[in-house]
Amino acid sequence: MTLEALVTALTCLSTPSTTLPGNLVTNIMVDSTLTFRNHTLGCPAAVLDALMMRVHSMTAELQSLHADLTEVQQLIDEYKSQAPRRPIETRMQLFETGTPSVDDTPRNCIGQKHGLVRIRISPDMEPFYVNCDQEKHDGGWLVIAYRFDGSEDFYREWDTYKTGFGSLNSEFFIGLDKLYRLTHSDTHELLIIMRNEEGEYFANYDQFSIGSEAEKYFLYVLGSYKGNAGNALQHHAGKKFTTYDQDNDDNGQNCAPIHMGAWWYGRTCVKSNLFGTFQHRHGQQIDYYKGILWNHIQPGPKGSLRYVRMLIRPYKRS
Ligand SMILES: [Ca+2]
Repeated sequence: MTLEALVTALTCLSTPSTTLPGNLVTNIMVDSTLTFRNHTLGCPAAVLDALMMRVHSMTAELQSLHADLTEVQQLIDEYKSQAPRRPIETRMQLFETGTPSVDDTPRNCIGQKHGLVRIRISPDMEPFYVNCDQEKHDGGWLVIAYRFDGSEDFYREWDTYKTGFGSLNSEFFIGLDKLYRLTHSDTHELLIIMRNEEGEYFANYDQFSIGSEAEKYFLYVLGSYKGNAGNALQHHAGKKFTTYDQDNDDNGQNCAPIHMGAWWYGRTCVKSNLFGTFQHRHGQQIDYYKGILWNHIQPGPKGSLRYVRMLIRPYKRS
């Protein structure tokens, strides 16, 4: 409908009834299809029909806008409900300005700064933040787990271990999904640094990778050991990951609640239990192999390590 026709129609309809030959209200009829009919007044029927078409058109537009707004509101509600549970790096990305190009995003921690670094494993994957360590054992390490003050509860369910938990600036676990993708993007080595009351120890394996979720993230490869902590992880090679709500170990019971942790438990459960209970959470000496354990240096049944840092980096053959 043209503007001129619309003005004509509005002028016609706004003319006081006393000036019209008859009553406008009674002489403009509305039929079942809401189409005006003009019989005797000065408002041409074609103009009124066009006006009604315009009204129908605007009504349809408003209904469409309303549907759009409803959809937007649903998205906002969904975001609000999910925001607190979003992974660490997703929340951090919200405060990022600009998007680094694919080529500028490193694939790992080698050659990067010490601390938080945004990496992208491959061009078809979303980037995410990791904690890089350039100080331990010649640097280039990506921290996959860190425990030092007991602030984070590691007795968690399967889905939480799958996605990861904690803060990259404090205690955390990177998550089994990311660990799977990282260790399958390249050959990686594993470094574990541990402390108890007596001192600091390390265990280094020159190859390390885990399976996919369909494979229950089993400890797929564990290469040659070197270090001063003892080869306790060897007992767990080839074992599936188990949590208190998903028993994938070969033990007749579920090792996770027995040892208050989650791990690649074996038939006899533990030679190491690095995701066990942090000492101070019990307020007294932990007993019954529920602490953070590593055979040789903290074998249990009492006690717990007080520091664990697990790191990976692409393996460089010398
Ligand atoms: Ca079992």
